[in-house]
Amino acid sequence: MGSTEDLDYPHIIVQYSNGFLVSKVMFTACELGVFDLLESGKPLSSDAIAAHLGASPMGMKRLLDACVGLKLLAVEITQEGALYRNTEISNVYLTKSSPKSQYHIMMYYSNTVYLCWQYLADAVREGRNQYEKVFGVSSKDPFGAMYRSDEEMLKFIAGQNSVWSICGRDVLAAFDLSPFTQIYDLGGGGGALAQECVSLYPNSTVTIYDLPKVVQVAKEQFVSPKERQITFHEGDFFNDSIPEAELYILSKILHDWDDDKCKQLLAKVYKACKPGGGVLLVESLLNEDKSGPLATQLYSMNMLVQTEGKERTAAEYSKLLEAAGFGKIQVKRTGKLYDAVLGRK
Ligand code: ASE
Repeated sequence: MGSTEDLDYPHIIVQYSNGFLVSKVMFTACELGVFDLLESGKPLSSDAIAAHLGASPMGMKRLLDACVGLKLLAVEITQEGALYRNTEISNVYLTKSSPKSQYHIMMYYSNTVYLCWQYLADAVREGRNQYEKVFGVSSKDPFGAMYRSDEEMLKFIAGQNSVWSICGRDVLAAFDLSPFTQIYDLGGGGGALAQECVSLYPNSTVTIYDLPKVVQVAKEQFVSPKERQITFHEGDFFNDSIPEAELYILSKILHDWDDDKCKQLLAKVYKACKPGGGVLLVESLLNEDKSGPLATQLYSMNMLVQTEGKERTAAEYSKLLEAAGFGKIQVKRTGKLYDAVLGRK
């Protein structure tokens, strides 16, 4: 009794320890362009891939074999030697040009999020984000820090956009939003969710409300001017006014902020909202006892290192909505990464 000898060899501990090595192999193959090169379907040798991508033959061979271990590549032994090709999963999710590409969020994880997690222990000790240590910028204003350069802002916007290509439809279809035709997406960024929204609800118009420099990038690089159902509004939703509308979408906004800021923002949204209108929260919901889902627990750790916020339970979001005056609150778990909570005025 009390001995550890009965425990199975702790595969789970090894697997968890290797987790960050796994991520970094996938990120690196993305970053170097391996999956894009193999997208055409023609299998290539390691030396050919290395030559195309300007990498060392020895380093590339090891990276490719690790990707085979992860089932992100398949290998076939021929007379000319080993030939590598993409698997279905890497073709769909890891190539830059696929409609469901997660390339940009991978690059954000690999080059920004990854650096913040270096200081996770400090973040836990201090209870705040680690921008000062990591990037030498003030941690007081998380979005000032996250948008510390145009390049960083672009990486974040592109990264967030890629998530909606796989989860957007589910969160917008969780409730019948067709009665709402005049919609504001507060902090709508690059507009991928707005685009899903107008395609799912052809009678709606969606206004992307975001900081002026974000709106500028969204107009220039993400939303086509031909997209007649999407318009823009430049502003800071904490300091500037919020125009009247029937529905406000706050997608991954409240998780960036503490309860006080959430209440401030929701009160402002309630005031602006037309009677009979509503607010749709799109967030990854924790179980009521916070026992999971694991992905959401991990995202909450990420909110600690990167923002002022946290992931919350459905009851916590409902309380915030009620405090602002919203009622008839409905919660829909999608079974995917992001869920939906609807409140009505
Ligand atoms: C935010 C979302 C994210 C703020 C910072 C962020 C994401 C990464 N960094 O609103 C996307 C969600 N992923 C994780 C790991 O939280």
